Amino acid sequence: MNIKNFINDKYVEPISGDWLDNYCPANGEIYGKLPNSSKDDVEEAYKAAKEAFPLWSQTTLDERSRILIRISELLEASLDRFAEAESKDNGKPISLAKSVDIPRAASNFRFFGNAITQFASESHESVGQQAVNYTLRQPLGVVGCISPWNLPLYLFTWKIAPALAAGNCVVAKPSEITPMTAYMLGEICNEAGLPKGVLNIVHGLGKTTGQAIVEHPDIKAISFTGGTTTGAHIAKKAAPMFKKLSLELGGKNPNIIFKDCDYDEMLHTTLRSSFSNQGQICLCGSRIFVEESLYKKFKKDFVEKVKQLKVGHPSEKATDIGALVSKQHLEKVLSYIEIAKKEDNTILCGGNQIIIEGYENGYYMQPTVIEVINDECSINQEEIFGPVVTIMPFKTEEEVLQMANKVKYGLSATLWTNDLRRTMRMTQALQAGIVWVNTWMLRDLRTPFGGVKASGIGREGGFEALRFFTEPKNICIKY
Ligand code: TXE
Repeated sequence: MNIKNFINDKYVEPISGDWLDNYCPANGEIYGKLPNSSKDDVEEAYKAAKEAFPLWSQTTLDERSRILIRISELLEASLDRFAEAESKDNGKPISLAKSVDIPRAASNFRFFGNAITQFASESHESVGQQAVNYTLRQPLGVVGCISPWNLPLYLFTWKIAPALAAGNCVVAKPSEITPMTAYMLGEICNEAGLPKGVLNIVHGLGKTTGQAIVEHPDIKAISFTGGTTTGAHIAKKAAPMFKKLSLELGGKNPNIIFKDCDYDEMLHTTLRSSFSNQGQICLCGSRIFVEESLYKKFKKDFVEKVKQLKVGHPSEKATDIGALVSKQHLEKVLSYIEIAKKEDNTILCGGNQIIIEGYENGYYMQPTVIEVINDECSINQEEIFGPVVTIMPFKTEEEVLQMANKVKYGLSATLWTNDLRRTMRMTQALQAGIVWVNTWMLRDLRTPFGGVKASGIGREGGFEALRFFTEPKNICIKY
């Protein structure tokens, strides 16, 4: 089936007639095509958005909120259809798409539909100067949203919903590797009564379509989630145009385990934080550090549990680990196993591609645990973004803190301990945008989300996102 661009509330083909293949990771087959949109398609999308802006930016908050919440309801009503499409396009287990991806996409619209009605601006009485200052929060105009393949609709809507709520019109591009659910969203937006041109979705490669959005002189802001190298490239292109940027990039997150933790809870959650979504989540805790006195027991129990994880076709209920997103990505992840071996690390389990009967061309891989001897080795420093974690012991709090922080990334960190003083010391010292204590990926959409160092700039979530998608203008009136 052919995916089309969604411009001015219509599904349209790319002007150039240039198409890409869409692969199913579970069996390696091509099951459709998508546009590789050019500058001209992006221009059409921009024009539609520009035309829609005066009306949408003046739509009452009540009305905007109502439409966004309606989109959320329609997504919920189409849960099965969207989850099946997401699982097929991405390779993730259907159970995950049903319980996490699509519900969260619906929540994004509901949350920002509500949040915009609570978003207040400031006023300051300049006492003694007979003046009052107040700050308007005006939408930016046409903004660009570019999202990755790992949580396709979840992250696509995480950007679009606040942008629309704040009164902007949007030109958005999902990943070319997972375009399906973004394509399906257009229909839902029409049904919810989103006026034409307010949201425009263009498909295509990063270096053609994505770049055309970034380089468009009148697209005022770019909200991007993806790889760190791409983020740096976008920042370079956008800087001379003074575009607003929100960049959520890679992670190489530490999972720090102290002996005084709740062991069973930690073990269960660590399994999730290591291998959910085939390890393809920027928040996965891919570097596991365990207090020396607990290390032997943890290593035995963890490896035993990892070996029990079922790698299988994404549509099967029992599947814990589905297919990796693409052949190219599988090859990249497997290349890190070779690096690990060369650097004298020990593969405790996994490490190989899996061929599944009936789906021989699918991109499956064993969940892998690697014991490292040196925290500075490549597999402990570079983002692998697959079902691969490293483990190593530590002796002291100071030592583990130093190792945890000694990477170029700083997205999230997880800490397992029941010692309050240690919790306070460590949470303050960890270089990360998000720290979880005795849990992982517990999300409250009101909280700021984003990273430090090479994990990006800016924060999404809650009012932070609404601030990003608006320009403050201060007005000072002397009376
Ligand atoms: O991401 P890209 P890729 C990490 C992960 C992964 C690596 C590369 O380590 O292995 O990045 O993945 C669009 N101008 N993450 O290559 O290329 C692209 O079309 C404008 C972490 O798939 O960054 C897609 O829509 N746009 C991550 C989006 O950017 C461009 C999630 C992301 O693609 C562009 C995914 C350009 N020049 C990968 N080039 C996370 N933080 O969760 C590409 N794009």
